[in-house]
Amino acid sequence: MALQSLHDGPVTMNTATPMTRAIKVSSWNEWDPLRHVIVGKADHGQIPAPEPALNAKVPEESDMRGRWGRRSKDSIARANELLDEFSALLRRRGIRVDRPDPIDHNLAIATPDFTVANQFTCMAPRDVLLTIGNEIIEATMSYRCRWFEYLSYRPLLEHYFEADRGFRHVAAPKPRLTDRSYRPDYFADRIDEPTRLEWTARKHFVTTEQEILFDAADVTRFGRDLVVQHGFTTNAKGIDWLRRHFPSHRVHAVNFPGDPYPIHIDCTFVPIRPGLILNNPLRRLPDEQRAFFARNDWLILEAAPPAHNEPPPLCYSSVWLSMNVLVLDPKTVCVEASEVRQAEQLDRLGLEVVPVELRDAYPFGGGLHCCTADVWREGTCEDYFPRG
Ligand code: ABU
Repeated sequence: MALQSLHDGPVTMNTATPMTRAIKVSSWNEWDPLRHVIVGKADHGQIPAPEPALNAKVPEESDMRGRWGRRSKDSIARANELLDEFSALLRRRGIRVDRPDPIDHNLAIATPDFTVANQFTCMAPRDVLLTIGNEIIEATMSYRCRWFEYLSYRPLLEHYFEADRGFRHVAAPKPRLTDRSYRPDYFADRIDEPTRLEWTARKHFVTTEQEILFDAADVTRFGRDLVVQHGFTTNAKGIDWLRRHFPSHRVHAVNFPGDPYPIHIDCTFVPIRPGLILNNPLRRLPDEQRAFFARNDWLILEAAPPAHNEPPPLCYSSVWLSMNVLVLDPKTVCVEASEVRQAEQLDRLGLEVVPVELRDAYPFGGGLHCCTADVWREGTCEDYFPRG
């Protein structure tokens, strides 16, 4: 039996969750006007204990190597202050914001197949929840420490199920995450960068094809087209599951040689509005995968360089959280306040840039896109790639 279930008390609805207003779950892309969103929380934030997929992602030079356990009270309070302020900013713009009910991520968990000494956080709902049309899918996840993360969002999803008769609540098949789901050569203490780059270029990722695996943040939504990163957190079987689950969509598997730690597409390939995508210049979409966008007149621009040379302390994400922006509508985008180069680039492209301070919350799971999950964006499912 999983230890987590022994500790689960009765679920209470977050007081920030409005219970009475009508709910509509619907979102088809990353840019239509945002009306309702979930913003994560940093409560009980952890540095996860070592485990295969996580070891593969934590950079060799990171201050997180060899450390795990509870994050400091001060850092949790500061991250929550920033997440609360971001929520208030969105609300002032007329966007409805819901917040999760954090489980105790400090608890060890055990399933019949694995144990881990602690968990993660619920700062990054984008990693777990994939909204496509009127459906929210709880992703399988690929880190053991994130196996139970969906529980923090269950009260919200249960509420949406009650309030919106059109809402489809789906849980993708829970993976077993035995050692067979990970490649043993990635278990090494240190792997040099040339080796990592050679491995990722030939799609030799830490996750195997033992079972269906995907994180929701590996999917970026373009109406009828879903672009999915094949990497550490999503395998080919995960992409196949999405393809079978959405038979009316075109599901495109992409990969980005040049990324030694390929997890989550939202620091790599970021659509801003119809016809415009930012691509991380160090993680260039290969030419053969660009052709599809070019023949449909989509411009792929190199993202501006990050303002920082290093991520903040105890952060497992890269400096490219600079391009982890949240688009509020095709003319308005939230950019982390210190990421001045990214802000300038988007300003030059004609967008209203809304600066949002979040850097001190990055260590808890990521940036402005990571810490949100769409519930409702206006608009319908459109074909933005009529030339196939
Ligand atoms: N969750 C996004 C992390 C991607 C990156 O570290 O670049």
